Amino acid sequence: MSQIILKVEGMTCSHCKMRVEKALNGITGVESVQVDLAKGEVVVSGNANREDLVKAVVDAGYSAQ
Ligand SMILES: [Cu+2]
Repeated sequence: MSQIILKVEGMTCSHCKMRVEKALNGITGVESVQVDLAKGEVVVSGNANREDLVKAVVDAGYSAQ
């Protein structure tokens, strides 16, 4: 199991946080998702593919790198 850290832009409230968490939890290989709203940082544990995670965040309406 590994951790992937994503920088996510556009999250402003707990609703955004929930959207991003929900989007990432739906990805194959994701074990847990921790969103730090203040830092704009998301830590994903598991063995998911980084590109899949970025795509899920973008599809949810935010930008990720
Ligand atoms: Cu929001």
